[in-house]
Amino acid sequence: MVCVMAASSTRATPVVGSITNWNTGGLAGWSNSAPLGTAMMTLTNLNEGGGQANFLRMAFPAIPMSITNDMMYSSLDAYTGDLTGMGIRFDFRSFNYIGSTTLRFKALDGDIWDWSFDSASENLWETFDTSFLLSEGWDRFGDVESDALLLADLSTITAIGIYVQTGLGAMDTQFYDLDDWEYWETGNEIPEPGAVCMLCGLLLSFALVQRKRLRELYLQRAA
Ligand SMILES: [Ca+2]
Ligand SMILES: [Ca+2]
Repeated sequence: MVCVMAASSTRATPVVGSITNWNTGGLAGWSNSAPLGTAMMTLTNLNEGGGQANFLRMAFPAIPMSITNDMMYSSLDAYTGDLTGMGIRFDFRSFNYIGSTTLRFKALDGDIWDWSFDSASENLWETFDTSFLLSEGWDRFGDVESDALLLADLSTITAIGIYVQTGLGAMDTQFYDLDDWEYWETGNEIPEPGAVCMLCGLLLSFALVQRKRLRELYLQRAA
């Protein structure tokens, strides 16, 4: 199992709307292994050309006789915004082997929360997206869950990232790729002007039709 989390010596508050895209090289403060995985993989910034440009790659050595796991992650200070409306979006690719993959975070009290996601196939970039609500499928590692427990732990996130576990018999080096890591928040959306105009137009036409009908009804009765 490999977990990629972003870890850094300087912890940061997640900035809603900012995207970590690794396009300028380097690991952007991300690390692997501690505090959640076993130091199995190597993290690199890779550019293979094409639309995805640079991304974060974790490579697991071929270990045919045992399950391997690790995590790429970043460390975060508590997020002080409205966590009930917050989520994470990221691009992920299981390059040559599909392991068990979860979005994982660890809280100050040691609790670990997982949101499982699956690559549809090898060598396919996919966008995954979830909010921090229990109904999205968050699983508290080996313990009971509730939205209250989840929200409490969200306020003390110490590490957050991607955890990967590979299966038995992986004879080749296994690669997992991450890009465009973004925190988002609901409730801040401003309707696009076009959408607003369309809505106003619909309401206006509806009102005009109703007015015409009322007038016709009035004239019928008056006749
Ligand atoms: Ca990128
Ligand atoms: Ca807790």
